[in-house]
Amino acid sequence: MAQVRKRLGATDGKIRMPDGSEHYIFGFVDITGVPDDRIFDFRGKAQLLSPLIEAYQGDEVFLTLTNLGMPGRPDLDDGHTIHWHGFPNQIPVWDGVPEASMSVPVARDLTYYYRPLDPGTYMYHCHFEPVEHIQMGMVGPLIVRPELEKRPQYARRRFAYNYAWTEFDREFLVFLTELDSTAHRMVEEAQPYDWTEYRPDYFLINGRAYPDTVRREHESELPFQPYSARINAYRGERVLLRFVNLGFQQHSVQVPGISLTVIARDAQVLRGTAGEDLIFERDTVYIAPGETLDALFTAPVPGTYPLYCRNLHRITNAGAPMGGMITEVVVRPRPLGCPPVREGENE
Ligand SMILES: [Cu+2]
Repeated sequence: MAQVRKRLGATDGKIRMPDGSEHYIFGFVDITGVPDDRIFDFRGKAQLLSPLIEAYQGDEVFLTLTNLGMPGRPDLDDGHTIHWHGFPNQIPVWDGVPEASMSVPVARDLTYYYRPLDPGTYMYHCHFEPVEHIQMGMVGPLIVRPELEKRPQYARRRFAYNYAWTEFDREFLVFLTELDSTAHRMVEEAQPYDWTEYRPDYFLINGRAYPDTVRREHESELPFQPYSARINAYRGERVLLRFVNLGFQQHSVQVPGISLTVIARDAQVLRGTAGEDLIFERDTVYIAPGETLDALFTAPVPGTYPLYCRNLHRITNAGAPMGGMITEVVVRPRPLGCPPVREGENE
């Protein structure tokens, strides 16, 4: 049985939007392997999204959370937790719901243990004062890979689930959140905020707003928003999109010109109670807060295809178009030497 060991620090930090505005966040930072006398160097360096966690089905996952405190709010001694959203039957002590077990106080560690048995797309978040801590940025992606990939006959091939038809060539995360800049400023300035007044003005994919969404890691000056949202493929490749919504609003995401085959929701392949096939095709998917959704498509004729939220208010940055929840699917011709496009694969 393989083991995955990771250590996350919980702290605060700053992110930047394309209009130059900066926003105070809470979040996690990867401190795996950092010596204990250096972990405090990571205070104030939270990132959005929080670090990607990956494991294989059947692995043992030891996830250590260290509460590094909030240098931007030294008065705040909040605890933090990690809640693996969608993990079936977790026992309370490692479920990260403080009302049911405990949270991690400042300067302390807790190692969470998981043995994931169901492959798929998940998310994790802090569950301490969750309305505030989730909105402030303590959210991250989590992928459990299927056991199928380990079978010798499928060596070096990639699958979303334990079915050969879930094979893909490339995978991308489309992680949706919103940001209410007034709330973030109130938290930074130690003022009370009424969360029923929640009114987000920035709309993010993978922690960034357009046009930062389409900039690659090495092209951007966003050290605390490391995840690009640009989707690249060669024509004819099978592409897996792992949608996650951990904002507080429902979103409808459209990719005109590309038909998405929705194969799974909440890490469950779409099957009826009698095993019937419930997979469907759309160019628009609706995704509610707390949901994940897996969709496959075959990269069509070369070009740039926008992927965006259909609510036009959400493709702005603080009301200024174009911005927010937009990214691009960039399809290129196959390079020389690649097998040709199979017949009937697209168009
Ligand atoms: Cu927290």
